[in-house]
Amino acid sequence: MALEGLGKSLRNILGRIGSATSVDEGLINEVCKDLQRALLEADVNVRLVLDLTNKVKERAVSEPPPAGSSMKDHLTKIIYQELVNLVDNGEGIALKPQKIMMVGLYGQGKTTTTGKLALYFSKKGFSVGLIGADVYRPAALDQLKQLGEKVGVEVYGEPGESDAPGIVKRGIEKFKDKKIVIIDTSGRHALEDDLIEEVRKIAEVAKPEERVLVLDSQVGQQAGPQAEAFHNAVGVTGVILTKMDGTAKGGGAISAISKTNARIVFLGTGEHIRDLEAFDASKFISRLLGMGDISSLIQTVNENVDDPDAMAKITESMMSGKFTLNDMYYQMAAVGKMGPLQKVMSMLPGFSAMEDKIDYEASQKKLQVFRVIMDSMTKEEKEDPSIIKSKRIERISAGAGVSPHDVRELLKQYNQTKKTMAAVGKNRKMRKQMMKQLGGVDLEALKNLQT
Ligand SMILES: Nc1nc2c(ncn2[C@@H]2O[C@H](COP(=O)(O)OP(=O)(O)OP(=O)(O)O)[C@@H](O)[C@H]2O)c(=O)[nH]1
Ligand SMILES: [Mg+2]
Repeated sequence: MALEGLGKSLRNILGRIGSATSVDEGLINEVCKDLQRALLEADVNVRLVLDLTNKVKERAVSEPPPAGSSMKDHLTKIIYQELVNLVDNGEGIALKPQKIMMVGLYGQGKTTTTGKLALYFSKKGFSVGLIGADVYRPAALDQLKQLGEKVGVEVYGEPGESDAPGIVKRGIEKFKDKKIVIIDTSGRHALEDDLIEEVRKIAEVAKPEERVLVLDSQVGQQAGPQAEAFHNAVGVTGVILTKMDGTAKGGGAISAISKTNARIVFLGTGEHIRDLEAFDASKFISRLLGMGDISSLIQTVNENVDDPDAMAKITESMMSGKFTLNDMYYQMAAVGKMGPLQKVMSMLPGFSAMEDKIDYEASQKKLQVFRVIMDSMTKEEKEDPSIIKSKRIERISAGAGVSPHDVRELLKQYNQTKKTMAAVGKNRKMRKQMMKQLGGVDLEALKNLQT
């Protein structure tokens, strides 16, 4: 299965519900079959898969949709909720004195995350000691020491020593007064017996309360076997998914927790030691399903757009069925101001699939061309671009000094965006979330601002 296959197939399933003419038992059965296939392919435990689809079927048949909600929305919501239940496997790491051991393959983010956890627990008022038990990579101890220095916590290591369990034993002795001791271990490119044997021995010596598997969110189907191997060796209690700031959505984590019965405790969201987020099951599934994260989008807009009118226009037009070329222009201009366009776009429902194709500079250039083209349009054309046929395209392109192709491209982009916006408008939950975020804004007054 391709990278991020699970997220993609789940998004396809929701798409299928969306485009079905009606929801009947046939569709429910088919959707459940697709769900089973997607989850089994992602290596999710058979029993969990059957539990989930049985619940979806049962609820879809027995629970009537809430008043005002369509059967399609209802079925989508049930699937969403059951997926949230699937990953909602317990509380985060307890705030109590304990030893935490990090395991995982090469480059997954163990050492970085060790530093992040050190900062997290220090901030909560715990004394923290770090033990560098990666005897495999020569620079590993220096990397950990640098992190320790940044956070202001002590690091124990023995340069040149190759007996990792021995280092851990002496480190624990040295840190016997620390409330939190975190052990960083080595990784390998692939699962190897000596690595597994090493972490098993370290766990035997350290008896850590938490054995945390660190998993890169890009790891797809391989997450299952990796988790299983580490689980058999040390009994994985928690999973930390790293690099969630990239384009991957972390579907592999579902396989990992299915193999270990552990819960996801944190997400790594960047290279900096502050970039650690407590795991939130609903947010995670929304992202995996490509439902976008409207509330964080609105927050980003609020924090970054210095032109409140533009912000108001975007939101207003997203909510109403009406979406003009002016709206699109303001939307693009405002989004452009928000810095890493990619990050923002990935929060927009419908855009998550195309996020790696977005070229920030190119879209800024395109925006300039669009502005010139729009200046050659009449007010009527901007409000209802559907009236623009080939005669008008010729006139507009000549007026703007661009090719008819450029005008067509603008219209194409407009039609696509309009479709996405209409979908947002129809989604009650997203609308509600937006209304909540917008609290005090007077939508009627905003309408009058529209040119
Ligand atoms: N963008 C991003 N990068 C991360 C994150 N976590 C770790 N990294 C980067 O991933 C790379 C590998 O991280 P390490 O912490 O060295 O990984 P490791 O598991 O300790 O690797 P080994 O010790 O070689 O097995 C580094 O460049 C980190 O900066 C994250 O959440 N987001
Ligand atoms: Mg490391």
